[in-house]
Amino acid sequence: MELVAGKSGLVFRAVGGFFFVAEGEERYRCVLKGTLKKKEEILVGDRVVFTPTAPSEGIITGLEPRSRRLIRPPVANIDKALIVFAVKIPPPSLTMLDRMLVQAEAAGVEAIVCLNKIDLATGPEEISALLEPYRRAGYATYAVSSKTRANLDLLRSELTGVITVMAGQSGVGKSSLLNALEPGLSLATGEVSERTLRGRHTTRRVELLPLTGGGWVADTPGFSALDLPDVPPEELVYLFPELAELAPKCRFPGCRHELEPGCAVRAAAEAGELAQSRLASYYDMLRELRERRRKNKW
Ligand SMILES: Nc1nc2c(ncn2[C@@H]2O[C@H](COP(=O)(O)OP(=O)(O)OP(=O)(O)O)[C@@H](O)[C@H]2O)c(=O)[nH]1
Ligand SMILES: [Mg+2]
Ligand SMILES: [Zn+2]
Repeated sequence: MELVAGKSGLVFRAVGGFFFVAEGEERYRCVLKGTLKKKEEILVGDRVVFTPTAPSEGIITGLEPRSRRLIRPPVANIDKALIVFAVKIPPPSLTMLDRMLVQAEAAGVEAIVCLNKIDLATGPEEISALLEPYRRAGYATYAVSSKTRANLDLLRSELTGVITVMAGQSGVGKSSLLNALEPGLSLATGEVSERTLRGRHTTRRVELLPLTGGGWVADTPGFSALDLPDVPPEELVYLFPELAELAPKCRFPGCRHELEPGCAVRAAAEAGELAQSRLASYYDMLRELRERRRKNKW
């Protein structure tokens, strides 16, 4: 058995063959031990064992067991996903939001829904209408503005002490939110194009940024809204918490909540207890997963 006499730290950045490791308040620029290079892929978010070789430098000799990993963005051991969307600019796409939530669910990461730019809202009704479907689904929801700092303290306490990955369309204000929470970070932010109302993907690299008071946040380009997890169509319902809760009440055990009689999910949608937009997203993804299965058979 190999005796590991090293320190344990968190990889918060990986650039050009170097892994930047945090241990308490110390920071080390590390390289990988040769024998590890072939065996392991080290990701941002991994906890590693390393030996300091010089002040602020070290060599990584081992990888600690990983609890979770996301493929896109490639990060490990994430506790929460902060899914950000915005009032008006860019116009909220609930389809995209729902796809990101499904990816977080599939990865076993707790999803938090955050509506930014509430300073642009016409009134409180606009804000609650956007957040209501997600509150009902059981997600923690936040209505914030990085511009006016509204509710940023609430959001901060959600992020303290855990590792969070941010996701959301370009231009919703992910980097701006982080700058507002941690003014020392000075992250680049981008203008949303007035012509297309789209952001410009200002943030490209995955990196964990430290929060005062504990915890780390990855400002990343976010989950791609194009990706769907590799789940069989019949398991999709488990990635929609509010549908999964209703499904056992359907008359037929294999109910897909389409045209089957006695469907509790459709009944709830008709009674206004379940957001139509969420059900529509479920149907869209169901169709796509069936299509994928059909193609893979050939
Ligand atoms: N009115 C208003 N504008 C905001 C707010 N937060 C951010 N913005 C603006 O939205 C634009 C985009 O912000 P970013 O922080 O770059 O957005 P991002 O989500 O990081 O975008 P990518 O890095 O491209 O994914 C900038 O012009 C910000 O000034 C807000 O709360 N209110
Ligand atoms: Mg950004
Ligand atoms: Zn049903």
